[in-house]
Amino acid sequence: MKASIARMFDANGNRAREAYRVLEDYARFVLASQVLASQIKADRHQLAHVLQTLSLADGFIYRDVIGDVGTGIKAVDELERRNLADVVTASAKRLAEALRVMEELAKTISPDAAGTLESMRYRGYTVEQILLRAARGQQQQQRLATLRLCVLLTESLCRHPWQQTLEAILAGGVDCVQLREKYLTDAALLHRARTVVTACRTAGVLAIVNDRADIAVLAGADGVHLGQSDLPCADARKITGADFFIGVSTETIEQARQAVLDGASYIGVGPMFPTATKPKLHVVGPAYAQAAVAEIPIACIAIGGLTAENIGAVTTAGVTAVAVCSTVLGAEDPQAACLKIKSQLTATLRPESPTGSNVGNPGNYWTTSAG
Ligand code: TZP
Ligand code: MG
Repeated sequence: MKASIARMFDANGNRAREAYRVLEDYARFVLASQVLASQIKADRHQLAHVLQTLSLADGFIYRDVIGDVGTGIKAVDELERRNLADVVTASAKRLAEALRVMEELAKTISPDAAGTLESMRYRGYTVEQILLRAARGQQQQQRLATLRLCVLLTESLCRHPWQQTLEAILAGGVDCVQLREKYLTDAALLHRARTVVTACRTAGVLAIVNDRADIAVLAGADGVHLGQSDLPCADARKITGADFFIGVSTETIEQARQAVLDGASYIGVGPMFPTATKPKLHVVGPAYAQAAVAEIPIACIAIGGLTAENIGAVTTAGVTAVAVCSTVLGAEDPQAACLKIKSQLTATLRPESPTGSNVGNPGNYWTTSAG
């Protein structure tokens, strides 16, 4: 083999190995995903094996760093990474490029080795996709882990005008407002959603729209909340994009598992207690919240019949966030009602909160969903 080809294999072998290492460490230390880390490690070893079959395991004997004319050439953005997701993207791209160069070179020596390098390159694309999906999921979970009180805003349940109620709940320290209006025209709902989003933005509070992914996106909301008979979560994602929060209502652990597999950001668990707001629902109680928090690796928000008085039952179950409607909207003083619930929450949260037992650790759940 010509020394120039051997030098190219050496340089690209190093590039690919380094990129594999970055991706592997990300899977291992940031995502704590054993499945992903093992897959990347296996590919790294396969690369060493391919180079060995090409008699290139000792490529460094052809190395000539001092004589290399490329070491001083730097692209403008080479030293800039905004976050770890950028690091993953850059490493995955470097991996694909290095594998492609070796694949082309190998075609002149061993078609078999070229075929193996090609399949490694394709696997790299999938690994990148899974890692980025998991990274986004983890960022979302970190944000959701700080969430305590979500108020569902429905005009017909407000004792005071809805605008005044919105101001009051924002002043009362609500962490998330979910606009839930079933009977507005699309135009009126979009207009209302825009008003709510603007107010929430100013207050640094999450704004979610119930039922309607299209309106949520158009209004610039942070997310959409879906029931079991609304748009399926995976389809809603095609409308919202990857960074949107998507919540899914669940009454059973099977629905909760499915929501994770479908790419939900959080699940609603309930109803915890009988509620006049949705009287027909079968009450699942804090026992279901406990089962969900223990198993489900995304945020679980308890809902249904919750008040400052009974909230201890769900925090004892491990829940760190609740969604309420009538107890706040129907209150004489919605601001005071929010403050009371928040202080009850803080007082009764389990010691390992704020992250809950599972939230933020994707384990291998997201690997399954993405793979
Ligand atoms: N989903 C399950 S229970 C419920 C929804 C929308 C109603 C929650 O309202 P309230 O008044 O806090 O019980
Ligand atoms: Mg719905």
